[in-house]
Amino acid sequence: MTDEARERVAAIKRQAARQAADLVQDGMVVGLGSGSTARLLVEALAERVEQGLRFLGVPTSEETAAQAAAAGIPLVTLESYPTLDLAIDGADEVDPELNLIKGMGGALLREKIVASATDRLVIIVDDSKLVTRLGERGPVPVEVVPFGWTHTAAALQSLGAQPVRRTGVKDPFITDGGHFILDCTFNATVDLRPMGPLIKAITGVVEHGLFLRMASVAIVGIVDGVRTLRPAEAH
Ligand code: A5P
Repeated sequence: MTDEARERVAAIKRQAARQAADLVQDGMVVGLGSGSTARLLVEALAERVEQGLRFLGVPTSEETAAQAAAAGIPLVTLESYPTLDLAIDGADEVDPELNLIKGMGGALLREKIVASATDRLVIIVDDSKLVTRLGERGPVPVEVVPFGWTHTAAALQSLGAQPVRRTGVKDPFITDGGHFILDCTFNATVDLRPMGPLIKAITGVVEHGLFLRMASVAIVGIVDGVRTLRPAEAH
């Protein structure tokens, strides 16, 4: 991607992030997602905090925690605040029912725990993330314990996945929870929606990146603004 194209996508994501930031009101406790779009959200919230907004954030990764703390956003934990008013996060894929694939940034476990602590999960994406079928754009990230991970990978293979252990700046990539990520590609004909419980049932799997029926709304950045989608209206 050229610098110009990258800036165009960032501008589109920023529109969605700003719209979502406007949902936060004084006194709320808000889950703060991870990834490049969530980063723009934290920037937008930091601007609102400078203008006087008072809210508490629950970060979904060490990276978001560091960014939010540096921006003056007070952070709390789910231990102290088990129910959130709202959580706002990015996604890698969004289907017409607002089922999601998440985890390309590696924060899916904390993201799913935080998403489970609210009945108002707001997703912020650019329109390239909209798909008709989950798995269209990429693999399903699966977080696994390092011990015996090849055994866990073999069990995922028996479900039809082709698991690849994620690498990164450090090889292997290690999540905030100290786990590996196996990026699992499935055959294009496989309906991924019933796969969640099967993946979760494998010993060694900690969590997977299928977020099914969890999102209540998606704010989708487009070239000249945003579209707000609710389940079954995504296309
Ligand atoms: C982080 O683990 C992910 O779930 C992100 O929310 C997702 O990958 C979207 O990231 P971008 O906003 O960077 O595309």
